Amino acid sequence: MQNLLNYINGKLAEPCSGQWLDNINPAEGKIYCRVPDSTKEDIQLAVDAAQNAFSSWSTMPTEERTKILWKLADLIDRDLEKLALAESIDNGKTVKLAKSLDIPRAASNIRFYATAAQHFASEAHVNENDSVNYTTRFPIGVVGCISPWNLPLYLFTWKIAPALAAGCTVVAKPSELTPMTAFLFSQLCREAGLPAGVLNIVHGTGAQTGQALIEHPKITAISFTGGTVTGKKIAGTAAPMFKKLSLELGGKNPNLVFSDCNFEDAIKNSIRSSFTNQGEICLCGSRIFVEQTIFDRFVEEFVKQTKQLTVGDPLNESTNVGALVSEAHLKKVLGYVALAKQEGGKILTGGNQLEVAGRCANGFFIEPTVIVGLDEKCRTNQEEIFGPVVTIMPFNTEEQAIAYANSTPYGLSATLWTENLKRAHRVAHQIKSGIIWINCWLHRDLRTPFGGMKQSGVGREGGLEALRFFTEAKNVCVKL
Ligand code: TXE
Repeated sequence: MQNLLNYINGKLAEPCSGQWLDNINPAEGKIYCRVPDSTKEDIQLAVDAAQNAFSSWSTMPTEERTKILWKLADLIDRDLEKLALAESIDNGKTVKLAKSLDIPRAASNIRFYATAAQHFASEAHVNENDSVNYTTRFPIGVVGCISPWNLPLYLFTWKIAPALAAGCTVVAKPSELTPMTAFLFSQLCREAGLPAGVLNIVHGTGAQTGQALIEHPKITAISFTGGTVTGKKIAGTAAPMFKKLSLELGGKNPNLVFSDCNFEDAIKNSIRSSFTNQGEICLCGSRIFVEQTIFDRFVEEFVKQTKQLTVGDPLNESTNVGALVSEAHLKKVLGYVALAKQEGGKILTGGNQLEVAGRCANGFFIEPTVIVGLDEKCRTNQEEIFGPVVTIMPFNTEEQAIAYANSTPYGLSATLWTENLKRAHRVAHQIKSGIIWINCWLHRDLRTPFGGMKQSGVGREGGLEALRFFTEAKNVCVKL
């Protein structure tokens, strides 16, 4: 059985404890490798290495850093097939999605920030005949990046790329459920010639390894993506230590379908936004609100197309929906289906664990599930399920649609389907979410701010926002 290794000070290393965690292939329900069960000691070694590397990395000409990062992105492209297969085996997602979304996006994240750093300029404020102010920015120091299991390499690189490009050195902790591609990535860092200590990857649980990382006094900033409950815990530890925090948390995103939409487009993309990556994307539109006049037609067509999705072996190129990430998560999602029934919901399709024949017989599969008959206030419609489960509800007026959209503690993203230009903007401006998609979904431009309002997070990633996060501003005033 393969033992994955930490990446500390440029070397691959066993955990100090000599202890390992089992890593399960969710499509087979079988242990297939082991992950370092790292402790405070490993974190200390990683922070020491990152501190030692900081002065040379942060003062290296930006162009030099760009070259190294660009090489890393090229190596991801070279290893696309291998990384996509590894991601699929580790997470349960379809290999088709890993090949078309996760791994190409990991390379784009690195390339984007490798070049963005070169366009990151100082601001100047000139007060004629009196003074000149210029605001320069310095890399903040050694930072912690904690990433989740749903888009493993994609979100791992989304954090470390701006940190490294800004001149910070990094201690990163990938999710213990999906450590494989971060491990493979550490090998690529060595090949690309990333100097020792600039990036350190320490594997292990959130409670032990993650907690040691966020508590470490030399970690100046923490970038975290994960659940809202964990985000609250991290803020509780980090805020009193005055660490800078970026939290990208959960969502319960509304998908509003108006009767003046392009119906085929709305259906096709609502199927995508409901079930892509088994619904395990913080941006999935899990609450679908449809204008009453087209409600029955929408539900009928949506259910028909949901039934056509192929669920099963993620390595099969024709599979649309793979396995959930873990048995615990499968139980959580099935628990929400049971809750929906208790709350009076009617399951129109799905709702059950799915038994797949052959090698995936013990995998964690669930049928894509469509529920109607619930109101917007019930728990099923208030709490993040994070699986292939959606509810569909009717609305009568635009005001009602907006009120329903805003009725949860979350505010990450929202999608609108309407051909009415004025309405599209009017509604977009009234929805309390950080990201609004009009007649599209998951249509990403890496320059745009990414993040949520309310309990969906604090701060924004993406574009220059992330470079600002990983740097400290210093204003210099010169009296003329
Ligand atoms: O994530 P956690 P979990 C949501 C989704 C899911 C729920 C719980 O609803 O069902 O969160 O998922 C690390 N100090 N999202 O429990 O715990 C952990 O090791 C430091 C939304 O699996 O948030 C992992 O690396 N780190 C989401 C990372 O945090 C800690 C993506 C995320 O794990 C820690 C994933 C601690 N005390 C789940 N405890 C999104 N926003 O996309 C855990 N971790």
